[in-house]
Amino acid sequence: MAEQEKEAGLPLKENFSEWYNELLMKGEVMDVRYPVKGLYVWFPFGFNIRRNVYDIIRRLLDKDHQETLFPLLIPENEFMKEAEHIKGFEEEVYWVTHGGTSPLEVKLALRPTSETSIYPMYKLWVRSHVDLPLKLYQIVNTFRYETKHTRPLIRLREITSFKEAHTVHATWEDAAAQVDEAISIYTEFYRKLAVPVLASKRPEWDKFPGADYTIATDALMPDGRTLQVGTAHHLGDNFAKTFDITYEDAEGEQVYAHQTCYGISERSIAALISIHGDDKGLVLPPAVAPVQVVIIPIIFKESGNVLAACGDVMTRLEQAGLRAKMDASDIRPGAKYYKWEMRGVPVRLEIGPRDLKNNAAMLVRRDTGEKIQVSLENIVDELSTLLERIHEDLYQKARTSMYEHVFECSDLGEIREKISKGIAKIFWCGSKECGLKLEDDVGAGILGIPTEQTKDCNGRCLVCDSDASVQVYVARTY
Ligand code: A5A
Ligand code: ZN
Repeated sequence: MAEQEKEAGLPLKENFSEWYNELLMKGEVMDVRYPVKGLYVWFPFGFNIRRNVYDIIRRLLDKDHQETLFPLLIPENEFMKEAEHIKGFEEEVYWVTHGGTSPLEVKLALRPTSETSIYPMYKLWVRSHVDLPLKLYQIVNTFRYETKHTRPLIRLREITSFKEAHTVHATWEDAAAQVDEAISIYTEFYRKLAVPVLASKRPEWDKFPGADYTIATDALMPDGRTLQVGTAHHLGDNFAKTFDITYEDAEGEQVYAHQTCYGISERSIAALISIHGDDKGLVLPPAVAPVQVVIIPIIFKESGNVLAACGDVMTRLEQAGLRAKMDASDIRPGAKYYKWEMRGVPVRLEIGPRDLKNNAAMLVRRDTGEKIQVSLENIVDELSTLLERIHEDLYQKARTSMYEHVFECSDLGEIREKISKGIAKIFWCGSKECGLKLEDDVGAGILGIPTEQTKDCNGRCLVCDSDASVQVYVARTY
Protein backbone atom coordinates (compact mmCIF):
# COMPACT_ATOMS: atom_id res chain seq x y z
CA MET A 1 0.00 0.00 0.00
CA ALA A 2 1.18 3.53 -0.73
CA GLU A 3 2.01 5.64 2.34
CA GLN A 4 -0.66 8.23 1.43
CA GLU A 5 -3.32 5.60 1.13
CA LYS A 6 -2.43 4.27 4.58
CA GLU A 7 -2.47 7.75 6.07
CA ALA A 8 -6.10 8.24 5.10
CA GLY A 9 -7.00 7.39 8.73
CA LEU A 10 -9.43 4.99 10.28
CA PRO A 11 -13.18 5.23 10.63
CA LEU A 12 -14.04 6.17 14.23
CA LYS A 13 -14.07 3.25 16.64
CA GLU A 14 -17.70 3.99 17.47
CA ASN A 15 -18.43 2.60 13.98
CA PHE A 16 -16.98 -0.63 15.23
CA SER A 17 -17.45 -2.92 12.28
CA GLU A 18 -15.88 -0.56 9.69
CA TRP A 19 -13.16 0.42 12.14
CA TYR A 20 -12.30 -3.22 12.77
CA ASN A 21 -12.01 -4.15 9.12
CA GLU A 22 -9.89 -1.14 8.25
CA LEU A 23 -7.71 -1.61 11.30
CA LEU A 24 -6.80 -5.16 10.29
CA MET A 25 -5.52 -3.83 6.95
CA LYS A 26 -3.93 -0.57 8.08
CA GLY A 27 -2.47 -2.07 11.23
CA GLU A 28 -1.10 -4.86 9.01
CA VAL A 29 -2.69 -7.67 11.00
CA MET A 30 -4.70 -9.55 8.38
CA ASP A 31 -5.13 -9.13 4.66
CA VAL A 32 -8.81 -9.71 4.00
CA ARG A 33 -8.48 -9.93 0.22
CA TYR A 34 -7.83 -13.67 -0.13
CA PRO A 35 -10.22 -14.99 -2.80
CA VAL A 36 -11.99 -17.63 -0.66
CA LYS A 37 -14.79 -16.62 1.70
CA GLY A 38 -13.87 -17.02 5.38
CA LEU A 39 -10.12 -17.42 4.70
CA TYR A 40 -7.69 -14.60 5.46
CA VAL A 41 -3.95 -14.05 5.33
CA TRP A 42 -1.67 -13.06 8.20
CA PHE A 43 0.54 -10.09 7.44
CA PRO A 44 4.01 -10.69 8.90
CA PHE A 45 3.35 -8.00 11.52
CA GLY A 46 0.07 -9.66 12.55
CA PHE A 47 1.77 -13.03 12.60
CA ASN A 48 4.34 -11.60 14.97
CA ILE A 49 1.53 -10.61 17.37
CA ARG A 50 0.16 -14.11 16.97
CA ARG A 51 3.51 -15.63 17.88
CA ASN A 52 3.72 -13.59 21.07
CA VAL A 53 0.15 -14.46 22.03
CA TYR A 54 0.64 -18.17 21.41
CA ASP A 55 3.96 -18.16 23.28
CA ILE A 56 1.96 -17.10 26.32
CA ILE A 57 -0.58 -19.91 26.07
CA ARG A 58 2.22 -22.40 25.37
CA ARG A 59 4.09 -21.32 28.49
CA LEU A 60 0.97 -21.71 30.60
CA LEU A 61 0.13 -25.15 29.23
CA ASP A 62 3.66 -26.52 29.16
CA LYS A 63 3.71 -26.58 32.96
CA ASP A 64 1.76 -29.83 32.93
CA HIS A 65 0.62 -30.53 29.36
CA GLN A 66 2.61 -31.86 26.43
CA GLU A 67 2.38 -30.48 22.92
CA THR A 68 1.65 -32.86 20.07
CA LEU A 69 0.50 -32.90 16.46
CA PHE A 70 -2.19 -35.07 14.89
CA PRO A 71 -3.19 -35.39 11.21
CA LEU A 72 -5.54 -32.96 9.53
CA LEU A 73 -7.48 -35.72 7.76
CA ILE A 74 -9.98 -37.92 9.58
CA PRO A 75 -11.42 -41.07 7.97
CA GLU A 76 -15.19 -41.02 7.62
CA ASN A 77 -15.72 -44.14 9.73
CA GLU A 78 -13.96 -42.61 12.75
CA PHE A 79 -15.62 -39.26 12.25
CA MET A 80 -19.08 -40.85 12.18
CA LYS A 81 -18.73 -42.79 15.44
CA GLU A 82 -20.06 -40.35 18.03
CA ALA A 83 -23.71 -39.60 17.24
CA GLU A 84 -24.12 -36.29 19.12
CA HIS A 85 -20.79 -35.02 17.86
CA ILE A 86 -21.64 -35.74 14.20
CA LYS A 87 -25.03 -34.11 14.57
CA GLY A 88 -23.29 -30.96 15.83
CA PHE A 89 -20.74 -30.81 13.07
CA GLU A 90 -22.12 -32.51 9.96
CA GLU A 91 -23.21 -29.28 8.30
CA GLU A 92 -19.77 -27.76 8.89
CA VAL A 93 -17.43 -30.41 7.55
CA TYR A 94 -15.36 -30.14 4.39
CA TRP A 95 -14.77 -33.53 2.76
CA VAL A 96 -11.85 -34.75 0.70
CA THR A 97 -13.32 -37.21 -1.75
CA HIS A 98 -10.62 -37.68 -4.37
CA GLY A 99 -6.93 -38.44 -4.62
CA GLY A 100 -6.09 -36.86 -7.93
CA THR A 101 -8.82 -38.11 -10.28
CA SER A 102 -9.60 -41.32 -8.36
CA PRO A 103 -12.44 -41.35 -5.85
CA LEU A 104 -11.18 -42.34 -2.38
CA GLU A 105 -12.46 -45.58 -0.87
CA VAL A 106 -12.95 -43.87 2.46
CA LYS A 107 -13.83 -40.17 2.39
CA LEU A 108 -11.62 -37.97 4.57
CA ALA A 109 -12.90 -35.09 6.70
CA LEU A 110 -10.83 -31.96 7.22
CA ARG A 111 -10.82 -31.75 11.04
CA PRO A 112 -13.39 -29.22 12.32
CA THR A 113 -11.87 -30.09 15.75
CA SER A 114 -9.80 -33.17 16.57
CA GLU A 115 -11.69 -35.49 18.94
CA THR A 116 -12.21 -38.09 16.23
CA SER A 117 -8.62 -37.79 15.05
CA ILE A 118 -7.07 -38.06 18.51
CA TYR A 119 -9.29 -40.53 20.35
CA PRO A 120 -8.63 -43.62 18.19
CA MET A 121 -4.98 -43.15 19.21
CA TYR A 122 -5.91 -42.56 22.86
CA LYS A 123 -7.56 -45.99 22.74
CA LEU A 124 -4.10 -47.40 21.99
CA TRP A 125 -2.16 -45.16 24.34
CA VAL A 126 -4.24 -45.35 27.51
CA ARG A 127 -3.64 -48.71 29.24
CA SER A 128 -3.48 -48.32 32.96
CA HIS A 129 -4.39 -45.91 35.75
CA VAL A 130 -0.69 -45.05 35.96
CA ASP A 131 -0.95 -43.47 32.46
CA LEU A 132 -3.49 -40.97 33.81
CA PRO A 133 -4.04 -38.10 33.71
CA LEU A 134 -2.96 -37.66 30.10
CA LYS A 135 -2.89 -34.00 29.03
CA LEU A 136 -1.96 -33.14 25.45
CA TYR A 137 -2.55 -30.11 23.28
CA GLN A 138 -1.91 -29.01 19.73
CA ILE A 139 -2.00 -25.73 17.85
CA VAL A 140 -3.33 -26.37 14.35
CA ASN A 141 -5.63 -25.17 11.63
CA THR A 142 -9.17 -26.52 11.59
CA PHE A 143 -11.90 -26.12 9.01
CA ARG A 144 -15.53 -25.27 9.58
CA TYR A 145 -17.98 -24.50 6.84
CA GLU A 146 -19.57 -21.69 8.86
CA THR A 147 -22.89 -20.47 7.53
CA LYS A 148 -23.18 -17.45 9.84
CA HIS A 149 -21.52 -14.22 8.67
CA THR A 150 -17.76 -14.82 8.44
CA ARG A 151 -15.34 -12.23 9.84
CA PRO A 152 -11.56 -12.08 10.03
CA LEU A 153 -10.18 -13.52 13.30
CA ILE A 154 -13.73 -13.97 14.61
CA ARG A 155 -15.61 -16.46 12.47
CA LEU A 156 -13.36 -18.25 10.04
CA ARG A 157 -13.80 -21.19 7.74
CA GLU A 158 -10.15 -22.02 8.17
CA ILE A 159 -9.32 -21.36 11.82
CA THR A 160 -5.55 -20.99 11.53
CA SER A 161 -4.68 -20.92 15.23
CA PHE A 162 -6.86 -23.48 16.95
CA LYS A 163 -5.30 -24.46 20.27
CA GLU A 164 -7.06 -27.57 21.51
CA ALA A 165 -6.20 -29.59 24.60
CA HIS A 166 -7.49 -33.12 25.15
CA THR A 167 -7.18 -34.75 28.56
CA VAL A 168 -7.97 -38.21 29.93
CA HIS A 169 -8.73 -38.91 33.59
CA ALA A 170 -9.66 -41.81 35.81
CA THR A 171 -12.87 -40.37 37.20
CA TRP A 172 -15.67 -37.98 36.31
CA GLU A 173 -14.63 -35.79 39.27
CA ASP A 174 -11.02 -35.58 38.08
CA ALA A 175 -12.25 -34.46 34.67
CA ALA A 176 -14.53 -31.86 36.29
CA ALA A 177 -11.55 -30.48 38.21
CA GLN A 178 -9.63 -30.26 34.91
CA VAL A 179 -12.43 -28.23 33.33
CA ASP A 180 -12.15 -25.73 36.20
CA GLU A 181 -8.39 -25.75 35.80
CA ALA A 182 -8.75 -25.04 32.06
CA ILE A 183 -10.97 -22.04 32.77
CA SER A 184 -8.47 -20.71 35.25
CA ILE A 185 -5.64 -21.16 32.71
CA TYR A 186 -7.69 -19.26 30.14
CA THR A 187 -8.53 -16.51 32.61
CA GLU A 188 -4.83 -16.12 33.37
CA PHE A 189 -3.98 -16.19 29.67
CA TYR A 190 -6.45 -13.40 28.98
CA ARG A 191 -5.16 -11.47 31.98
CA LYS A 192 -1.76 -11.54 30.26
CA LEU A 193 -3.39 -10.05 27.17
CA ALA A 194 -4.99 -7.42 29.44
CA VAL A 195 -8.38 -8.78 28.38
CA PRO A 196 -11.00 -9.32 31.11
CA VAL A 197 -13.33 -12.27 30.55
CA LEU A 198 -16.50 -13.61 32.13
CA ALA A 199 -16.77 -17.35 32.68
CA SER A 200 -20.15 -19.05 32.62
CA LYS A 201 -21.68 -22.48 32.26
CA ARG A 202 -23.49 -22.68 28.95
CA PRO A 203 -27.13 -23.76 28.92
CA GLU A 204 -27.83 -27.35 27.88
CA TRP A 205 -28.80 -26.41 24.31
CA ASP A 206 -25.58 -24.52 23.73
CA LYS A 207 -23.05 -27.05 25.00
CA PHE A 208 -20.42 -28.74 22.84
CA PRO A 209 -21.86 -31.65 20.82
CA GLY A 210 -21.05 -34.81 22.78
CA ALA A 211 -20.23 -33.08 26.08
CA ASP A 212 -21.80 -33.41 29.53
CA TYR A 213 -21.41 -29.65 29.98
CA THR A 214 -19.48 -26.65 28.68
CA ILE A 215 -17.95 -23.71 30.50
CA ALA A 216 -17.02 -20.73 28.34
CA THR A 217 -15.15 -17.48 28.68
CA ASP A 218 -16.58 -14.45 26.92
CA ALA A 219 -15.07 -11.06 26.23
CA LEU A 220 -17.17 -7.93 25.79
CA MET A 221 -16.56 -6.26 22.45
CA PRO A 222 -16.81 -2.46 21.99
CA ASP A 223 -20.19 -2.71 20.23
CA GLY A 224 -21.73 -4.40 23.28
CA ARG A 225 -21.74 -7.88 21.82
CA THR A 226 -19.89 -10.72 23.50
CA LEU A 227 -17.31 -12.92 21.84
CA GLN A 228 -16.80 -16.48 23.05
CA VAL A 229 -13.03 -16.61 23.35
CA GLY A 230 -12.53 -19.98 24.98
CA THR A 231 -14.45 -23.09 25.94
CA ALA A 232 -13.80 -26.08 28.18
CA HIS A 233 -15.93 -29.19 27.84
CA HIS A 234 -16.53 -32.07 30.21
CA LEU A 235 -16.88 -35.06 27.90
CA GLY A 236 -17.80 -37.54 30.63
CA ASP A 237 -17.20 -41.08 29.37
CA ASN A 238 -19.22 -40.42 26.20
CA PHE A 239 -16.29 -40.48 23.81
CA ALA A 240 -14.50 -43.15 25.86
CA LYS A 241 -17.46 -45.47 25.25
CA THR A 242 -17.54 -44.67 21.54
CA PHE A 243 -13.80 -44.98 21.00
CA ASP A 244 -13.29 -47.70 23.58
CA ILE A 245 -10.83 -45.79 25.75
CA THR A 246 -10.44 -47.90 28.88
CA TYR A 247 -7.80 -48.32 31.53
CA GLU A 248 -7.00 -50.94 34.11
CA ASP A 249 -7.81 -49.57 37.55
CA ALA A 250 -5.96 -50.39 40.79
CA GLU A 251 -8.14 -53.51 41.26
CA GLY A 252 -7.25 -54.81 37.81
CA GLU A 253 -10.69 -54.00 36.29
CA GLN A 254 -11.01 -52.46 32.79
CA VAL A 255 -13.03 -49.23 33.16
CA TYR A 256 -13.95 -46.35 30.89
CA ALA A 257 -11.85 -43.20 31.13
CA HIS A 258 -13.29 -39.70 31.53
CA GLN A 259 -12.26 -36.88 29.26
CA THR A 260 -12.17 -33.14 28.73
CA CYS A 261 -11.22 -30.88 25.88
CA TYR A 262 -10.77 -27.14 25.71
CA GLY A 263 -9.96 -24.69 23.00
CA ILE A 264 -9.16 -21.16 21.99
CA SER A 265 -8.51 -19.59 18.60
CA GLU A 266 -7.37 -16.34 17.00
CA ARG A 267 -10.51 -14.85 18.48
CA SER A 268 -8.13 -14.13 21.35
CA ILE A 269 -6.37 -11.68 19.02
CA ALA A 270 -9.67 -10.25 17.76
CA ALA A 271 -10.59 -9.49 21.37
CA LEU A 272 -7.33 -7.86 22.34
CA ILE A 273 -7.21 -5.71 19.23
CA SER A 274 -10.84 -4.64 19.53
CA ILE A 275 -10.84 -3.92 23.24
CA HIS A 276 -7.64 -1.87 23.38
CA GLY A 277 -7.51 -0.21 19.95
CA ASP A 278 -8.59 3.41 19.43
CA ASP A 279 -9.29 5.92 16.66
CA LYS A 280 -5.60 6.04 15.81
CA GLY A 281 -5.14 2.31 15.41
CA LEU A 282 -3.84 -0.63 17.38
CA VAL A 283 -2.98 -0.29 21.06
CA LEU A 284 -1.01 -3.40 21.96
CA PRO A 285 -0.27 -4.63 25.46
CA PRO A 286 3.53 -4.69 25.79
CA ALA A 287 3.59 -8.46 26.34
CA VAL A 288 2.43 -9.11 22.77
CA ALA A 289 3.58 -6.01 20.87
CA PRO A 290 6.09 -6.98 18.14
CA VAL A 291 7.76 -3.63 18.81
CA GLN A 292 7.55 -2.47 22.42
CA VAL A 293 9.50 0.76 22.03
CA VAL A 294 10.14 2.74 18.89
CA ILE A 295 13.05 5.14 19.07
CA ILE A 296 12.71 8.29 17.00
CA PRO A 297 15.75 10.51 16.62
CA ILE A 298 14.70 14.16 16.33
CA ILE A 299 17.17 15.46 13.84
CA PHE A 300 17.72 19.04 12.69
CA LYS A 301 21.08 19.87 11.07
CA GLU A 302 23.73 18.20 13.14
CA SER A 303 22.44 14.68 13.60
CA GLY A 304 25.55 12.71 14.51
CA ASN A 305 25.27 12.85 18.29
CA VAL A 306 21.55 12.26 18.37
CA LEU A 307 21.82 9.21 16.15
CA ALA A 308 24.68 7.83 18.22
CA ALA A 309 22.72 8.34 21.45
CA CYS A 310 19.67 6.62 19.94
CA GLY A 311 21.83 3.72 18.80
CA ASP A 312 23.29 3.41 22.26
CA VAL A 313 19.85 3.37 23.90
CA MET A 314 18.69 0.82 21.35
CA THR A 315 21.55 -1.52 22.25
CA ARG A 316 20.89 -1.19 25.96
CA LEU A 317 17.17 -1.90 25.52
CA GLU A 318 17.86 -4.95 23.40
CA GLN A 319 20.37 -6.24 25.92
CA ALA A 320 17.68 -5.93 28.57
CA GLY A 321 15.43 -8.14 26.43
CA LEU A 322 13.08 -5.39 25.24
CA ARG A 323 11.81 -5.39 21.66
CA ALA A 324 13.04 -2.02 20.43
CA LYS A 325 13.24 -0.53 16.98
CA MET A 326 14.85 2.65 15.75
CA ASP A 327 13.14 4.59 13.01
CA ALA A 328 15.78 6.84 11.46
CA SER A 329 14.10 6.83 8.04
CA ASP A 330 13.78 10.25 6.47
CA ILE A 331 9.96 10.37 6.29
CA ARG A 332 8.58 13.38 8.19
CA PRO A 333 8.01 12.96 11.96
CA GLY A 334 4.23 13.25 11.63
CA ALA A 335 4.14 10.31 9.24
CA LYS A 336 6.42 8.33 11.53
CA TYR A 337 4.19 8.92 14.54
CA TYR A 338 1.16 7.94 12.49
CA LYS A 339 2.78 4.71 11.35
CA TRP A 340 3.86 3.49 14.79
CA GLU A 341 0.66 4.61 16.46
CA MET A 342 -1.31 2.64 13.91
CA ARG A 343 0.78 -0.41 14.80
CA GLY A 344 0.12 -0.04 18.48
CA VAL A 345 3.71 0.37 19.71
CA PRO A 346 3.25 0.94 23.47
CA VAL A 347 5.96 3.59 23.88
CA ARG A 348 7.62 6.10 21.59
CA LEU A 349 11.03 7.26 22.75
CA GLU A 350 12.25 10.54 21.31
CA ILE A 351 15.72 12.01 21.58
CA GLY A 352 16.54 15.44 20.12
CA PRO A 353 19.54 17.77 20.51
CA ARG A 354 17.98 19.52 23.51
CA ASP A 355 17.20 16.21 25.27
CA LEU A 356 20.75 15.14 24.67
CA LYS A 357 22.13 18.29 26.29
CA ASN A 358 20.10 17.37 29.39
CA ASN A 359 21.11 13.73 29.10
CA ALA A 360 17.41 12.92 28.80
CA ALA A 361 14.80 11.38 26.54
CA MET A 362 11.05 11.80 26.11
CA LEU A 363 8.73 8.82 26.47
CA VAL A 364 5.25 8.99 24.94
CA ARG A 365 2.60 6.45 25.93
CA ARG A 366 0.52 5.08 23.08
CA ASP A 367 -2.49 4.34 25.28
CA THR A 368 -2.83 7.73 27.02
CA GLY A 369 -0.62 10.09 25.01
CA GLU A 370 1.11 11.04 28.28
CA LYS A 371 4.67 12.39 27.89
CA ILE A 372 7.31 11.54 30.45
CA GLN A 373 10.81 12.96 30.55
CA VAL A 374 13.43 10.49 31.81
CA SER A 375 17.15 10.51 32.32
CA LEU A 376 19.18 8.49 29.84
CA GLU A 377 20.99 6.84 32.73
CA ASN A 378 17.95 4.95 34.08
CA ILE A 379 16.19 4.56 30.79
CA VAL A 380 16.08 0.76 30.84
CA ASP A 381 14.53 0.60 34.32
CA GLU A 382 12.17 3.48 33.62
CA LEU A 383 10.93 1.80 30.48
CA SER A 384 10.49 -1.62 32.02
CA THR A 385 8.44 -0.11 34.83
CA LEU A 386 6.42 1.95 32.39
CA LEU A 387 5.62 -1.08 30.22
CA GLU A 388 4.33 -2.93 33.26
CA ARG A 389 2.23 0.04 34.26
CA ILE A 390 0.79 0.31 30.76
CA HIS A 391 -0.22 -3.35 30.86
CA GLU A 392 -1.91 -2.91 34.22
CA ASP A 393 -3.69 0.29 33.16
CA LEU A 394 -4.97 -1.34 29.96
CA TYR A 395 -6.35 -4.24 31.96
CA GLN A 396 -7.96 -2.10 34.66
CA LYS A 397 -9.54 0.20 32.09
CA ALA A 398 -10.97 -2.73 30.15
CA ARG A 399 -12.16 -4.42 33.32
CA THR A 400 -13.91 -1.32 34.63
CA SER A 401 -15.54 -0.79 31.28
CA MET A 402 -16.70 -4.41 31.14
CA TYR A 403 -18.35 -4.31 34.56
CA GLU A 404 -19.95 -0.95 33.75
CA HIS A 405 -21.65 -2.80 30.93
CA VAL A 406 -23.11 -5.64 33.01
CA PHE A 407 -26.63 -4.59 33.94
CA GLU A 408 -28.93 -6.27 36.44
CA CYS A 409 -32.34 -6.30 34.79
CA SER A 410 -35.74 -7.08 36.23
CA ASP A 411 -38.04 -7.21 33.21
CA LEU A 412 -37.92 -8.09 29.54
CA GLY A 413 -38.17 -4.47 28.38
CA GLU A 414 -35.16 -3.57 30.44
CA ILE A 415 -33.21 -6.49 28.99
CA ARG A 416 -33.99 -5.38 25.45
CA GLU A 417 -32.75 -1.90 26.24
CA LYS A 418 -29.57 -2.92 28.07
CA ILE A 419 -28.35 -5.57 25.66
CA SER A 420 -27.95 -2.89 23.03
CA LYS A 421 -25.10 -1.66 25.24
CA GLY A 422 -23.78 -4.76 26.96
CA ILE A 423 -24.68 -7.75 29.07
CA ALA A 424 -27.87 -8.24 31.05
CA LYS A 425 -27.82 -10.23 34.28
CA ILE A 426 -31.16 -11.73 35.17
CA PHE A 427 -32.94 -14.40 37.16
CA TRP A 428 -33.93 -17.51 35.27
CA CYS A 429 -35.52 -20.69 36.65
CA GLY A 430 -33.23 -22.89 34.54
CA SER A 431 -35.89 -24.53 32.37
CA LYS A 432 -35.19 -24.89 28.67
CA GLU A 433 -38.67 -23.69 27.80
CA CYS A 434 -38.19 -20.37 29.62
CA GLY A 435 -34.66 -20.05 28.31
CA LEU A 436 -35.62 -20.41 24.67
CA LYS A 437 -38.65 -18.16 25.09
CA LEU A 438 -36.45 -15.51 26.65
CA GLU A 439 -33.86 -15.73 23.87
CA ASP A 440 -36.62 -15.44 21.33
CA ASP A 441 -38.33 -12.50 23.04
CA VAL A 442 -35.27 -10.32 23.49
CA GLY A 443 -33.35 -11.44 20.41
CA ALA A 444 -30.23 -12.41 22.33
CA GLY A 445 -28.57 -15.49 23.78
CA ILE A 446 -28.28 -16.82 27.30
CA LEU A 447 -24.51 -17.02 27.83
CA GLY A 448 -24.90 -19.06 30.95
CA ILE A 449 -24.62 -19.16 34.69
CA PRO A 450 -21.56 -17.25 35.95
CA THR A 451 -19.03 -19.62 37.51
CA GLU A 452 -18.82 -17.21 40.42
CA GLN A 453 -22.18 -16.07 41.67
CA THR A 454 -21.54 -12.69 43.23
CA LYS A 455 -24.10 -12.93 45.99
CA ASP A 456 -26.69 -15.23 47.47
CA CYS A 457 -29.26 -15.18 44.75
CA ASN A 458 -32.93 -15.46 45.26
CA GLY A 459 -35.39 -14.11 42.81
CA ARG A 460 -38.13 -14.98 40.34
CA CYS A 461 -37.70 -16.19 36.79
CA LEU A 462 -38.38 -13.28 34.44
CA VAL A 463 -40.36 -15.56 32.15
CA CYS A 464 -42.48 -17.86 34.35
CA ASP A 465 -42.21 -16.09 37.73
CA SER A 466 -41.25 -19.27 39.59
CA ASP A 467 -38.39 -19.39 42.11
CA ALA A 468 -34.97 -18.82 40.63
CA SER A 469 -31.84 -19.35 42.64
CA VAL A 470 -29.26 -18.31 40.06
CA GLN A 471 -28.63 -15.36 37.80
CA VAL A 472 -27.53 -15.72 34.19
CA TYR A 473 -25.90 -13.48 31.61
CA VAL A 474 -27.84 -12.58 28.50
CA ALA A 475 -26.16 -10.84 25.58
CA ARG A 476 -26.05 -10.34 21.87
CA THR A 477 -23.22 -12.54 20.70
CA TYR A 478 -20.86 -12.81 17.77
N1 A5A B 1 -12.79 -29.49 20.75
C1 A5A B 1 -13.24 -28.36 21.47
C2 A5A B 1 -12.12 -27.71 22.19
C3 A5A B 1 -13.91 -27.37 20.54
O1 A5A B 1 -13.85 -27.53 19.33
N2 A5A B 1 -14.55 -26.37 21.12
S1 A5A B 1 -15.27 -25.18 20.34
O2 A5A B 1 -16.03 -25.66 19.24
O3 A5A B 1 -16.02 -24.45 21.34
O4 A5A B 1 -14.14 -24.26 19.81
C4 A5A B 1 -13.18 -23.73 20.69
C5 A5A B 1 -13.07 -22.24 20.53
O5 A5A B 1 -12.67 -21.93 19.20
C6 A5A B 1 -14.38 -21.50 20.71
O6 A5A B 1 -14.63 -21.22 22.06
C7 A5A B 1 -14.13 -20.23 19.93
O7 A5A B 1 -13.46 -19.28 20.73
C8 A5A B 1 -13.21 -20.67 18.81
N3 A5A B 1 -13.92 -20.86 17.53
C9 A5A B 1 -14.91 -21.73 17.24
N4 A5A B 1 -15.32 -21.61 15.95
C10 A5A B 1 -14.55 -20.63 15.41
C11 A5A B 1 -14.48 -20.02 14.10
N5 A5A B 1 -15.27 -20.44 13.10
N6 A5A B 1 -13.58 -19.03 13.92
C12 A5A B 1 -12.77 -18.63 14.92
N7 A5A B 1 -12.80 -19.16 16.15
C13 A5A B 1 -13.67 -20.14 16.40
ZN1 ZN C 1 -38.90 -19.89 34.17
